Amino acid sequence: MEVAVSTYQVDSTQCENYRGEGFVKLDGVFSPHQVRLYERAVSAAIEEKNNLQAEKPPNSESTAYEQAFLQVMNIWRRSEAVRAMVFNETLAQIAADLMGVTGVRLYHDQALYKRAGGGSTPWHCDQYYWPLDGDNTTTVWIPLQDTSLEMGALSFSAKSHLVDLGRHLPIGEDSESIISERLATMQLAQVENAFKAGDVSFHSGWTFHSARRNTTGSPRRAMTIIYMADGTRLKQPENDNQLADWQQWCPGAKVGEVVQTPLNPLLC
Ligand SMILES: O=C(O)CCC(=O)C(=O)O
Repeated sequence: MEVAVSTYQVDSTQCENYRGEGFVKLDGVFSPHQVRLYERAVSAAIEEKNNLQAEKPPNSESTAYEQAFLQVMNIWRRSEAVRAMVFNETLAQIAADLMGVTGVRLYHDQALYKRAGGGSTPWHCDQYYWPLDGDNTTTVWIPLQDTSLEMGALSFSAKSHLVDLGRHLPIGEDSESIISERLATMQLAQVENAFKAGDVSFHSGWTFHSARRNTTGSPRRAMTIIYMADGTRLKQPENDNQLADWQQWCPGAKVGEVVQTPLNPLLC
């Protein structure tokens, strides 16, 4: 695959916005051409595992999670082209600059494809799932086409990383109802924007976010990469999902020690 190149650098205002609001949307990090290359690489890798054409649309018996998206993780280990995307130093440097740290490691990647007609992504924060100490974690959300709100562009609750609105809740019907009620009570601003191909967003592990259902006739394809500051330690898991994450994304890491297994390479 042609190597996609970007030299995007964040400025101090964007870093302040990220730290104050818990997320930042960055426009034009990649060219539409680069995004097309990425889309092909990610879709090809997913297609090998899941027959996207034969994917059954979610039905009323599916959970909110199943209705929200098709999720495929750590694709970098199966596809050279996706590995190049996940190891992209520009993205890793942006993650480090936003968090104000000198280096970042990979936690894992994941493709999140919301089918045409797919359900909404319930409100949640990601770090509920991660057995990681500290706050220096961030996810880049990379839509792989122009993405309207109707298609399921990611939406954020501004400043929600600073308050516990339901950090103990896994993604699902309960997280949606409990967190949306608390967000309304606290009157935190909900920020929703369409993304052009090439725009990306970064959100902190504690930022609450969601996406609308995909009411268009096309799938919403997105790739994400989760970064943690180099030096992040494993904490004693606090729920079964964190225990499962430990085994899957950093097997062999020890509680209280820095997470640096072969699955967690230094990216910058
Ligand atoms: O793509 C989505 O709808 C959800 C994304 C998400 O929850 C995440 O990137 O942490």
